[in-house]
Amino acid sequence: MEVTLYGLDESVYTRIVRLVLHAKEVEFTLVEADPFEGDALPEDYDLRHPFKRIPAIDVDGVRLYETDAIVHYIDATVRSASLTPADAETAARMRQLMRIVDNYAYRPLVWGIYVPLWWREGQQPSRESIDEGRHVLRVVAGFVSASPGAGFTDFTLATFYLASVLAATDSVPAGSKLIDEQPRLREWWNSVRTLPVMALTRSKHTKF
Ligand SMILES: N[C@@H](CCC(=O)N[C@@H](CS)C(=O)NCC(=O)O)C(=O)O
Repeated sequence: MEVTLYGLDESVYTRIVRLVLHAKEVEFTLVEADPFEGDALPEDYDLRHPFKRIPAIDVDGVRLYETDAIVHYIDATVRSASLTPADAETAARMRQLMRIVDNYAYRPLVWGIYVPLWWREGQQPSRESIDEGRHVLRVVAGFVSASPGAGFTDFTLATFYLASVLAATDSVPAGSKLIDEQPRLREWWNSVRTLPVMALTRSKHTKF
C-alpha cells in the first residue's frame, strides 16, 4: 500500500489522519502542504483538494480529501483492528462525536483559544470562544459515561479526532482549565495524552 499524505505536522486535522495511520500501522510519506504561510501548497494541490485545505491523501492512486472520508477509507481498507464500532448505535455515537469536533469544537478550541495564546503571543481568547469551548467540552464529557464505546473505552476514529483537538486545547492554560472543569473527560484525556502514538505524532507546536 503506497500512501502519501499532504499536510503539516502542526495541523490538527492532518494529525487526526496521522494518528489513524499509526494506529492502523500504515507507513506513509508526508508531503508538506502549507495553506497558511503564503500558500505554500504543491503546484497541483487544487486537483487534490479543491478547497485548498489540509489534509489530502493518495492511497494507491485513490485521492481523497476531508478527514472523515480519509479515516473511514483507511479504516475500511486496512486489515487491522477496526476503529469503527460494530454496534450500529455505538458507531453512530462515534460519528456524532466526530461531527461535534468538526462543527462545534474545532473553531472555539483551536482557533478561538489555542491559536491566539500559542501562536499569537499576548492575544487573549474571546469570552465567546471560552463559553463555546466550555459548552462543547461539557457535551463531549457527557459521552464518556453515556457512550463509552464510541471512543473512550475502545479506540475508535472519534478517539483520534478528540485527541488531536484536546492536545491543542491542553497546550494553553485557558484550554487546560476548561478540560479540568470536566473531570471524567480530563481523566480519560490524561490517559490518552501519554500514549506512544501521541508522542509519535506530536509536533513542537503542542505540549502533547
Ligand atoms: N473539513 C476539513 C477541515 C480541514 C481544515 O480546516 N484544515 C485546516 C488545517 S488544520 C486548514 O487547512 N486550514 C486552512 C484554511 O483554513 O485556509 C477536513 O475535515 O479535512
